[in-house]
Amino acid sequence: MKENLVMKIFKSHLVEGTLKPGNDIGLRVDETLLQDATGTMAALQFEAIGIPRIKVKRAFTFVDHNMLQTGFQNADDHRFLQTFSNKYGLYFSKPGNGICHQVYLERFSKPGIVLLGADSHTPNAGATGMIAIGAGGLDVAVAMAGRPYYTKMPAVVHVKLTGRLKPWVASKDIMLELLRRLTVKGGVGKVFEFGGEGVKTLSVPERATIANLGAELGTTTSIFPSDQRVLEYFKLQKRDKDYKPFTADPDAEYDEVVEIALDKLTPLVARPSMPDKAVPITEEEGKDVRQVCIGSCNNSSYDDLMLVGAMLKGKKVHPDVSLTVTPGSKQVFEMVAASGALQHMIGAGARILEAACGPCIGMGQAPPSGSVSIRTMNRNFLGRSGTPDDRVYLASPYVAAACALKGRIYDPRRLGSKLPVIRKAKSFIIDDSNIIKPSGKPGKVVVEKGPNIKPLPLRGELEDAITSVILIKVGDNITTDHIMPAGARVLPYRSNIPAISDFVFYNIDREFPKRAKQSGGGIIVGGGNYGQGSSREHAALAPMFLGVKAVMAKSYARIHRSNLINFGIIPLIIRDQAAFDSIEQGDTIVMENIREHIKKDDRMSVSIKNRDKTIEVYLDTNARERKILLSGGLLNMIKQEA
Ligand code: MIC
Ligand code: SF4
Repeated sequence: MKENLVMKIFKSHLVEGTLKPGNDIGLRVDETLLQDATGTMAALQFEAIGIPRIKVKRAFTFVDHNMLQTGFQNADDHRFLQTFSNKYGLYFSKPGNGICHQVYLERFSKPGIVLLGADSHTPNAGATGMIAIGAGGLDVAVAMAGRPYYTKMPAVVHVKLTGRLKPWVASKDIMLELLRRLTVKGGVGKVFEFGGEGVKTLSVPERATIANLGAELGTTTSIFPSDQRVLEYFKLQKRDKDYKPFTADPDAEYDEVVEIALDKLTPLVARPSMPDKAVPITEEEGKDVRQVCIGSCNNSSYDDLMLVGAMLKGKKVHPDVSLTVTPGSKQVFEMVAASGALQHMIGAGARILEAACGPCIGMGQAPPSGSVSIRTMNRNFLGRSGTPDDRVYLASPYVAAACALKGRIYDPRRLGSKLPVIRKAKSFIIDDSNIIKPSGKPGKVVVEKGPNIKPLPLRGELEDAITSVILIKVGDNITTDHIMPAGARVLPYRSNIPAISDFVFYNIDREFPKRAKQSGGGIIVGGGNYGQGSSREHAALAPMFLGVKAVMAKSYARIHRSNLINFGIIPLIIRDQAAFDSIEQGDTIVMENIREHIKKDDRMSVSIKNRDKTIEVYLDTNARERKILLSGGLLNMIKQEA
């Protein structure tokens, strides 16, 4: 059989199951990635597993999210992660070295390997022909301990690109177009493998923007072939030795095909407040813009910032606009400085931020109330910027720079046929001194934990009967940002579950934590694609801490569903719309013989006590998931097995 690229890598890493779409499989993991906001929990979980050293080929910890040090908390977390990495065998990328996905792409990515990362944009590395999957921190901790990663075999979609992008149209627009067509649920249970003649026209950074945004479609991951363009990139990084050609067989078979004619695309923007609300920019032109933020792991490469520098050269940012620029890595920062592009940005009036996630995760730069902020990022969920009534648009660097100059939403094609001139780099500045190798004498290293790092909460055994109240009922596409917000105020509590649990559903219902505590826990009811977006397991862990026993939703996003199971929260499915409509916040749900139902994975009739009626819910779990639920969570299961 003619094999696609995904099949080739999955086949060489398969340790359990068969590679049919929808089947449960276990994959050998070569490398793992942690970042500081998900990493502290993953580190505590790895410690709880109790092995002396990581068992993957290479593991990495990056500090890039929790960068504002307004108190001791974030600095303590950084020190914890550095000493943890040193002891257990992980490379540690210091604060200031850059965003995990950008640095990993530059310095470590390798065709043909499998990376598991505690961050939903881990697929960014798929730009160099590897399988890079985002997961919850506990799944990554378990992989670090040498165990396989379990997931469902995704269907492989061939995204066939033809032609070449027109001037002022960027690789970002390819994904905004896919999001427009397929929505934020469109990639669930799928891997997008990019191919076709058009792929050759795209550089590695352009491909990374695409693979990164695949997360917004809900895909398991996205991948590009490892071809001449990858070799070109590795040469610039002085890593030619890491290159190997790796492509699908000619006439490879796929489960689905999607075609995009690159020359037909025009600049798009995603309207507030969902990445799939993409429309041609012409529909939004003229609206006043108060802020422009260029950066995030989606568009902060050397090429992106050189383009912005060229567009701003000799010009001034509009008086009503605050423009921020966040380089993706120390390498990018140094290179744009050396090239002069940084000076063009500063001269134009840009505010230059450190190489980190920054505004993307609400670590500063909240826009003014109700105003339009144009961002080259991947997520525009309501309130993520830090301003509750924000109006964040997602757009390419071309669009962002044009809007910054004009003070309104402005189609960059109006800037004329003269494209910005960008000096291509002949080689990149290579300096890995901010990446600290693990200690050769781990026995001597003491892991330092500050007072904000609280012990890991564990769930007790799964009960056999639950009588619980519905604490909240929400609609479709609820993100983990809605469930557990991030931002400068909340992120410092990522290693303190009792403190962070006070912010569960903060932007939807401020009374939720209080209500949960008063009722001694309860149940959450969600719509379709519940828990999409960020991989943060705090969106499961904090509700668990508040006593949430089950979620009843129409369907789940992949990572959040696994996180719920990992922490012993039962992800029940409501298939019938009438049943969904018939339940409300405040209803009392009675579930009986739960353990028996889970063992059999069958339909469960739950009664709604106050309404004197029953509804049917479903489990749809595999044997391993049932075992985890029955053990009261994955860590409990691992301890029992040991
Ligand atoms: C995000 O982009 O939402 C984050 C912050 O990087 C998250 C991880 C986190 O919440 O720490 C993600 O994408 O998984
Ligand atoms: Fe950081 Fe934003 Fe990328 Fe998440 S999406 S890793 S917050 S830059």
